Amino acid sequence: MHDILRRLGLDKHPRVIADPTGTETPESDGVVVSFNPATGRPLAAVRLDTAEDLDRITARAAAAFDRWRRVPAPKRGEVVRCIGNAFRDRLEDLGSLVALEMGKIKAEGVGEVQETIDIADFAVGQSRMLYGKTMPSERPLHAMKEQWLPLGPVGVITAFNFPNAVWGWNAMLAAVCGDVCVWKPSLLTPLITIATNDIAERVAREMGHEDVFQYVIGTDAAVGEAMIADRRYPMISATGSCRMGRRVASVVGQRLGKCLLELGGNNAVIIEPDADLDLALKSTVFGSVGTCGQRCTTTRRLYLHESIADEFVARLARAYETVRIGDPLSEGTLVGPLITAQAVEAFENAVATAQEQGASLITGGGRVDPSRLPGDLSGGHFVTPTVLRAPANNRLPIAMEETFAPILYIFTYRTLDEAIAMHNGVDQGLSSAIFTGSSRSAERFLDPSGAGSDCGLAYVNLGTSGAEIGGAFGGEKDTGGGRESGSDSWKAYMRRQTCTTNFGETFALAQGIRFE
Ligand code: UN1
Repeated sequence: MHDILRRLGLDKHPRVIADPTGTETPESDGVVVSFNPATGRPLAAVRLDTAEDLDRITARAAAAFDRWRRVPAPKRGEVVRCIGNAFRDRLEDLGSLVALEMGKIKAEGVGEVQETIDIADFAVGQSRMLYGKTMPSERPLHAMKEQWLPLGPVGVITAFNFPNAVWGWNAMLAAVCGDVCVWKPSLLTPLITIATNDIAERVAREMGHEDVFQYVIGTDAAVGEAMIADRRYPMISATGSCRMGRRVASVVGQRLGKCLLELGGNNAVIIEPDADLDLALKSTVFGSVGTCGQRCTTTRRLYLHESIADEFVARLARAYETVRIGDPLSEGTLVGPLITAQAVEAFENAVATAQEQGASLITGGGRVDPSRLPGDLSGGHFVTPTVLRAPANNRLPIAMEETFAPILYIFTYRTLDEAIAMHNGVDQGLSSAIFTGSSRSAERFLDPSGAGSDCGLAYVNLGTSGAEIGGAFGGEKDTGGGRESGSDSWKAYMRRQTCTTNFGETFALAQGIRFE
């Protein structure tokens, strides 16, 4: 078993089967095999939960919620503070595990766990600031206020690409709000789930609070569907594809539950002729090749002003060719593998389709032969980061879709209005960016009328990925409309109650209605 797994105690974990006898099917006989995407070889297997297991877990969550909500919020914050510190102690190991099981480079794996630590710190402060408002009553001797109350067990569904932090954003805030979490992770990253959740659960348990953090590892058919249909979860927070989000929204909507959806992105950068092109280049390369193009915030489309387009494309191609691809755990690697062989196929299909639709291949476009990479990465899912230039009429239907791979489509424009229209002309609305030296162009992009970027995240002179936790994170249109992480996203994990008290002795109706 890999050292990193051992360091995190996964070799002795009752759910983990240390040496899976190499079946290539990801789910069979009640287990899921976790593969290292850099080698294609199994890391370990994990016993799957069934619908009955989920039912038992949900019952425990409901009981835990009834206890946890009575713990004063700042005391809940104290538990979250200790959890954040426990993650601090395991930052290096957990970050390495993210790199090992998910395939992002170690610096990004560690950065991801840092996001969980940051949101834990944020949540500690928030635990003393679950503010409601008071408002003047229109009636004499009446008082009005609103208060925020715990909501219940929250079902947290996460994707493979941020296998630690997205849970962190949800779980740390939900916990200070008085909710308990049941986490249903991607079956591609069960080991990170177990390691992460165990750290939080152990800290909370040792402080006297059992079952605040639980997980269920199972298929969508067996446990995902049952979870979203279960009324014991007043809220489902789901991160993943638009297809998955539609299913969650329809099932949860049917029972009039709440959803927090963070779905696909198709993020673009506009580069104006007056931009600092060195800055734009570095940001665009990180945004498009970072995490091997597997962030929901990855830069997928680039709109270049016609006067700088050719020069910028040439510089971009040179930069792409120097990006070191390889083992995510090796120093100096900038791009690791895609998550699975299917992801490589989706990448190849998108590249082929783009070319059929008239795009020209600027750089990349294929698999990397792992035998040419240092180390034994023979079964790894490596591809070359790819730039494709749309035909002169800018018509490229494939660019309207999110392919979870490092593919950047380039378009050219004449006026900023035209660029913004093309920028907004996709179904998704997560992240967006403009590079410009002019405050007029920047403000046009951020137009408070809403006529600028239509995304939930809009950046000026920085790339589309790499959000800080302090802001609300999420997007519009098919991205689902949810907001996680900072600002007032905590409100999604609570229910609002408007409270009115008559402290006088007279019967008074609002709107001046007399009823005597
Ligand atoms: C995701 O890809 O689901 O802004 C989240 C970013 C990260 C979060 C990405 N902080 O790129």
